[in-house]
Amino acid sequence: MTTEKQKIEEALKGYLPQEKDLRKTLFASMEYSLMAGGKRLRPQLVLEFCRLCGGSEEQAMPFACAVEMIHSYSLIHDDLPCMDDDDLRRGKPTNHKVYGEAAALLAGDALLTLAFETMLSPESVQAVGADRAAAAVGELARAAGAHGMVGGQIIDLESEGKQVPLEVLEKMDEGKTGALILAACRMGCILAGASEDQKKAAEVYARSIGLAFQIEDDLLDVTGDAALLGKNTGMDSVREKSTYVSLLGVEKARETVERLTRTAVDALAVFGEKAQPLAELALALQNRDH
Ligand code: GRG
Repeated sequence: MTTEKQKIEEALKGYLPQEKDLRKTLFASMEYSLMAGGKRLRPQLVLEFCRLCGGSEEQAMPFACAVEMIHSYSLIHDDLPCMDDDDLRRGKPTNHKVYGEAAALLAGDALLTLAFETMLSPESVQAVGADRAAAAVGELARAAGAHGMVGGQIIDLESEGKQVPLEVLEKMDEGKTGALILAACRMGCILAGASEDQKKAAEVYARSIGLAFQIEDDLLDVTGDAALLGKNTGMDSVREKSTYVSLLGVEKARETVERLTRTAVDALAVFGEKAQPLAELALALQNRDH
């Protein structure tokens, strides 16, 4: 594990409630999913963009962890029987399979709320200043809600069992997958007080890797190895979901991921050599197996 990922893991653990009291099932259920591994892509984006634009890791860490908490909540809820009804996530039984549906629902709710508590603690706000903290919180709130991730999820649920056009798929993925990735990059910029040019470049990078990430996800569902992915494959076709692969075919979908990754890497030119880790991240996502 890279040092950066390790630091994120440690920080996440530190924000979790630890009391062994009457609420221990809830706390254990939150920890089960938040600490279940995962690529930690979104927090890395917050940290990298903040650093690139002149801020520090310490300033960005609570905000980076907040994005991961929201991501983790969304996966818990997405796996519930009323949504995708999945049994396996990151190679382990899904949250509701271990703790039951009610606790899983509450663990998701509590992680969503903990994200805001974490960003708005006196120390987090003081480290970046109230104006930047408020702007970053607003960015994440919009991205997670009805106009972002939750909005994308309803389009997804209502599109099951139908062939939907590419525009609908794009709108769905812009919300479901793209919104949090875009927010993570923008938050890093906001926290560091980035210039307009830097913000624009971050946005092109974020939108490109966001879409490439989703198309890769669709590809892995068809061509991936369930053991490496830690979840069942072939589920999109079982659920009759339209995906980039079902609409474009494997070949065209792969070409699109490569084109988007090149666009993302090119957008980093404005940052110079220092952006190498972000270029490597985009390339690693293009070649990922999980
Ligand atoms: C239920 C409110 C609500 C939203 C659900 C994020 C989401 C919306 C659903 C999860 C299912 C899914 C396939 C979403 C697309 C985004 C995506 C590929 C998530 C998985 O993210 P990774 O690969 O996960 O970063 P790890 O395990 O690495 O953290």
